[in-house]
Amino acid sequence: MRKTVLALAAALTLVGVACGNQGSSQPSTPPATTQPPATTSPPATSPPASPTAAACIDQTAQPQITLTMVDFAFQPNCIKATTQQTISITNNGKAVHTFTIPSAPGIDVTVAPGTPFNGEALGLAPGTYQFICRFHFQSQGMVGQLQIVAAA
Ligand SMILES: [Cu+2]
Repeated sequence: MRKTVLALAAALTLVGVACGNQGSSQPSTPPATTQPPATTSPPATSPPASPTAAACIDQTAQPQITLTMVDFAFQPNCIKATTQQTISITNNGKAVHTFTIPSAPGIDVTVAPGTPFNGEALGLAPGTYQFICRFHFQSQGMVGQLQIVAAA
C-alpha cells in the first residue's frame, strides 16, 4: 500500500516536470520568442517538491499549525512549523480531502467538509516533508510542503 503511494508520488513528480517543460501545442512555434504562459495553467506549480523559502509560511509562532483545504489545494501549500506544534485542519471545499505524509507512517487524516480536524503534535523530526491529498494529488496536484524545525 505504502509503496504504491510512493510510486504514485514519484510518478506525479515526473509528470509535473514533464508538463513544466512542455509547450502544449506543437504547430510551428518560433523557437526564440518568449511565449506567454498558457491561459489555463499557472507556471509556478511545476516543481511541487521545492517551493522557494520565501513562499513558505512561517507558523512557528502560532499556537498550532493551521492548514486549510479547498477544492483542490492546500492553503498555505508550504508551512514552516516546529516539532511541538499540534495541527488544525479545516476543509473549506466541497470534496473530502486527506492530509497524508507518504514518508511518515501513520500520518494520514481524512477531513470532511465542515468537520475540522484538531490533532496532536505530528511527532515529526526536523526536516522537510511533502504532504498530499491522497484523492487529488495525482489528478489535481494537491500537494504541499511542511518544514519542521526544532522547537525554540
Ligand atoms: Cu483532496
